[in-house]
Amino acid sequence: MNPQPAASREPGQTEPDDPEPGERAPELGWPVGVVSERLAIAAPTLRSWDRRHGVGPSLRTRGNHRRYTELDIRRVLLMSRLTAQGVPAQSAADSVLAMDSGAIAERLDGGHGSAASGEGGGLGRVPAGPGLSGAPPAAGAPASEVEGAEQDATDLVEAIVGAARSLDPRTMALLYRQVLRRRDVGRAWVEVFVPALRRVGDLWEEGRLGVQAEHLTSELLQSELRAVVRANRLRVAGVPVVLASADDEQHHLPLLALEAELARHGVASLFLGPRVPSDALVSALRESQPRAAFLWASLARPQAEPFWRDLEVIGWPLEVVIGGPGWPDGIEAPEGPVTVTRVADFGAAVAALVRRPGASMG
Ligand code: B12
Repeated sequence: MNPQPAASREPGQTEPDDPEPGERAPELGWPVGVVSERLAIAAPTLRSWDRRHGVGPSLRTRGNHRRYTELDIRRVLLMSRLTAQGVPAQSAADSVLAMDSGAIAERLDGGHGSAASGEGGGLGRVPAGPGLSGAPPAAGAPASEVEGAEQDATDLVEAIVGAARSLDPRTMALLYRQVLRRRDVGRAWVEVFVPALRRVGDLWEEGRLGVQAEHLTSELLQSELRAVVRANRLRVAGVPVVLASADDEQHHLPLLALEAELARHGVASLFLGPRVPSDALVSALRESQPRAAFLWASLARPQAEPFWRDLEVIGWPLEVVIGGPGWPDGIEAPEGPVTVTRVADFGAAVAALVRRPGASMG
């Protein structure tokens, strides 16, 4: 073990399990913050695995602070891999607790050529296996690393679908958080959440998955995306862009993903959510006077609907950005200063809305 386990912490970075000021730096093992940072597992998750499932540190300081040994860390790493593969947390905990150090090393080693099983593998050498390697590959990264990231996304999609099948909210929330910890919202949405939602939708259509699984998948994703919005609240400024789903359109997850990504860019949103009646949307636009609005439709909409003509009451250059497979081609833009732009993907929507950061027309 590295002789100075806590050395990689940033100066002044503290959290509840750190030694109290004046307490001697531990020689016992690793504090939870360091384990969290190196394994990219949130400290509250580590504490919760300890409290609820008994997968945690074998040691405590005199002040009752957690200290992880190398074996404890390998157990946690294996627990994290198993849950990422869709194994419910309690079952994963039962398995890892039943294994001795040899069995754990064998499982961690399996096919990944890891340092985790090697003698003296310090924390810095704990390998990033499937489900643990989410950091985006650097430009020019070796092919094997890029493949690893792709494999990681595929595994995560499978694991999310597995959690949906078994209606397992804990595993699903853990997976969502894991994805969002290692990717920004845009990449998380495009690489993992959209493929998972499409799979869930296809399975539902084929009658292989109940609608309850679809509800669980989307409800939990909403709450995780909202957490990103909350975390960026202090960053946003300016007159908000309006985000809404079309009249009678219940699907609105893409709006939440957009709100979260826009918040990261400092762009405020007026989030109106699903099924926004057309007349209410026109009123909201007139009241808030945004420079841009984004409208989502998953379900097919009519070629001509009164909404587009209703926009003629708007007297400033509003850009209406539309996205989703429900919008027909060739929508006739209203007379006047309003423009209608169709975007095909998430990135194009973000670019259009960030370009127009919602400055008031006054
Ligand atoms: C979650 C979900 C629900 C949830 C919605 C929860 C919520 N808060 O949004 C619930 C369970 C409530 C639901 C209800 C229904 N659903 Co639903 N649902 C889905 C599911 C699984 C994901 C929806 C989603 O968020 N899609 C976002 C992405 C994944 O959509 P996408 O179309 O694949 O995106 C493409 C592009 O648009 C682009 N893209 C992706 N993201 C973004 C983001 C932006 C900003 C942009 C611009 C582009 C973009 O990339 C993708 C392809 O390249 C889809 C499956 C699916 N494929 O979408 C079904 C799906 C949309 N639902 C479907 C249906 C039929 C329904 C119901 C009518 C079922 C019913 N009989 O009650 C109702 C709708 C009622 C209503 N009035 O709206 C069908 C629609 C088929 C159709 N075209 O008509 C789908 C496609 C399932 C299927 N395979 O059949 N649903």
